[in-house]
Amino acid sequence: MKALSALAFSTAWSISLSYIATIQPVFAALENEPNNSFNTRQFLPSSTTTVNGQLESGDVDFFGFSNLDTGSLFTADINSKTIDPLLGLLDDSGNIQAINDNKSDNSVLSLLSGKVPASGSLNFAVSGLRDINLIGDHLESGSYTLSLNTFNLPKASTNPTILNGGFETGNFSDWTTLGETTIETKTFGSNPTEGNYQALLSTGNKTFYSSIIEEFLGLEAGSLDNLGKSLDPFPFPGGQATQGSAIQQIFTGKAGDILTFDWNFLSNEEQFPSLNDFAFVSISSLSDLADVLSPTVISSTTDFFKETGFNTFSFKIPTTGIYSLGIGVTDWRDSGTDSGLLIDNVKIVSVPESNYGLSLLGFGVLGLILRLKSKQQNKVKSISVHR
Ligand SMILES: [Ca+2]
Ligand SMILES: [Ca+2]
Ligand SMILES: [Ca+2]
Ligand SMILES: [Ca+2]
Repeated sequence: MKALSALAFSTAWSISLSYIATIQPVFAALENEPNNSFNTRQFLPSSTTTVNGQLESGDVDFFGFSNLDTGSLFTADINSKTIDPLLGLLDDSGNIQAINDNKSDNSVLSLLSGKVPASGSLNFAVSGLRDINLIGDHLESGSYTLSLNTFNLPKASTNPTILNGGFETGNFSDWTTLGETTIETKTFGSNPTEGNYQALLSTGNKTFYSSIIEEFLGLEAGSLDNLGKSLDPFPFPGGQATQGSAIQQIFTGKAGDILTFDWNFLSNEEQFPSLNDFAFVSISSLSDLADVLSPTVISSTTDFFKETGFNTFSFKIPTTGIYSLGIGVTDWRDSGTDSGLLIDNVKIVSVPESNYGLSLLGFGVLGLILRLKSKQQNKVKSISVHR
């Protein structure tokens, strides 16, 4: 027995050493049993960002990270080739704050995100699938890596105009992002509307609570809940926008210019009223782009089951000044089934001075038509609610 455990230790140590030598020199730690309860959790040295652990059937591994920057954002995720993990977040009294079993519709791995509390401590529990009470009710056995990443809430600087609006740099330069945001080509299954690249936002994987998305975009607290309630035929009291992703660009706009972009809302949700994920845009005010119940939702050739197809959003800059454009997608009521949003061809169309008066007149008429249309749609919506 002794020889065995010495061997096990030595093997683990050599794995750990090679890990230390090749990947993260200072910040990786090795799991230490027994750590099967909140009270016997393993306190990790300051600056630890990675823990290499081993889960056995019936086992739960509790960890405490400390000396983190209060108010900074974090993501914690588990990687494993052998187990189907579940990750729990606990407060400093051991109460479960959040559980994640599967981070997206395409992965059984786990990920939690949030904000570091005043104590500067985060407590996690690693367990196996479906063990939502963190009592070891699972049969998973194998090695895993728990990684913690902390960072400050991203802040946008002001661009002279919209830059990299078609994402043709192949990345998010000139944009600020929060959550699960990637650049896609046509191989995603939906062609970009401009050039070769487009942005994809998702409510799966590395997403953030709506309160954090609101803070990121400078929206009033609770505004995503309120928008979601206006789209939900059967709204519940209390907050229901759960988690999502968003991108932002702050730019100087000239009075009369038109901002436009193309978007395609994607979802795996059934058209089940209470799980009405939605996409939104904020510029001067917050409005929805589409939701699961949108009548245009059709089957999709992307990773998602359904999509609206590309539509164009348009906004006339009312007065010259600095504007914040925020575009995002959020889960509604739960975070179990993913939705996404493709974005491309974000641009400013300048209206020549001589045509300005004429175009104002034109947009006045267009605005009237749109308002009438939206009134009619609202009527239709309220009819379908009471059907
Ligand atoms: Ca354990
Ligand atoms: Ca899982
Ligand atoms: Ca593009
Ligand atoms: Ca959802």
